[in-house]
Amino acid sequence: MSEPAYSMEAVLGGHAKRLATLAANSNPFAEGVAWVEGRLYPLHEARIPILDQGFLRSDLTYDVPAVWDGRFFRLDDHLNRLEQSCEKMRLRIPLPREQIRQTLLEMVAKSGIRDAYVELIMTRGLKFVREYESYENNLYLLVMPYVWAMPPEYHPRGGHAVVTRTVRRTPPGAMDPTIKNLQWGDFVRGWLEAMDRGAVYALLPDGDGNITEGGGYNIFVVKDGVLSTPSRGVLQGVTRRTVLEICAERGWPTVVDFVPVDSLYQADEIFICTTAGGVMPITRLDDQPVGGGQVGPITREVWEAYWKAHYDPRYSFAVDYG
Ligand code: PDG
Repeated sequence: MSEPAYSMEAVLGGHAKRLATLAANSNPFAEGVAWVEGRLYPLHEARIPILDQGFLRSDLTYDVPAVWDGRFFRLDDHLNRLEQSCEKMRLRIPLPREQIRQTLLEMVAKSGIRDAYVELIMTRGLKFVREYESYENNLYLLVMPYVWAMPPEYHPRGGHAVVTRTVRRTPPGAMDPTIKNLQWGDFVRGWLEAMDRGAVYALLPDGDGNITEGGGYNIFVVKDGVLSTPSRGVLQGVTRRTVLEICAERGWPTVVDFVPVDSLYQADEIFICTTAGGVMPITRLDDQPVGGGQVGPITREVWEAYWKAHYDPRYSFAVDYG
């Protein structure tokens, strides 16, 4: 049974309190800080060089870890994924890993932000891909207040999603989705369709009858106590992995395989998950209630366990704010 300390009310209440404290913090990095070309800037003053191929061609990869209540969550898992993405894109990270870690810790500490969204972006740099062997790639680091793909006030009742009809997920043969990338045209068009249909969240099919993911989140479907999530056509999310581990600890069966779009309409519960928002219940799909139309018991227990894990030393460590 979940402990009350990690109920939605307690977790979101703690976050709101920390935000209020941050709002009273007048240091120039309290709204965010960026590391660009070796220098720190207040987030809203940071600029990138216009010729950066990351901007011109989306020739980049990136990753997003988070800090929760002053503790970095699964930082090394995110750095591992970033390194793998860089290898696949033949991007060379210009700093040793330890220096990146130290810089991130310094940025978080200087900002004073307790719940942070942290982004590492590796771009091709100023020269086109053909010159990749002789040219230096650019690293950008950002720290800002925690970003919610679903605003916290929606978590208790859940969000409204659609399975998109006008757009499918870019197929893995075009852009490998396990390389975290910002070629978000499919997701953006999915959101436009979702808005047109009175929803917020777009769940993209693969064009072959299976669901994949959405703009910044993986998908879980719950039926008769079994949790299923797509194996293919998706980013291998760190949150998805945490959810799978939470299920394994409880002995709950999980399936990582093709997930037919049809199965979403038979689901007892659906949730989406990301580092930018955690576990986010979906209670309406294509304007019909999912299950009973309320946040289901499995989603709620995973939600609570996910935030509880942020205090587990196997997953997280405290930032020294000095
Ligand atoms: N799928 C995609 C396409 C993603 O971009 C993300 C995370 C995920 C799945 C979930 O992965 P993880 O659990 O490791 O976070 N993208 C974050 C959140 C985006 C947002 O704002 O919703 C990001 O790009 O910042």
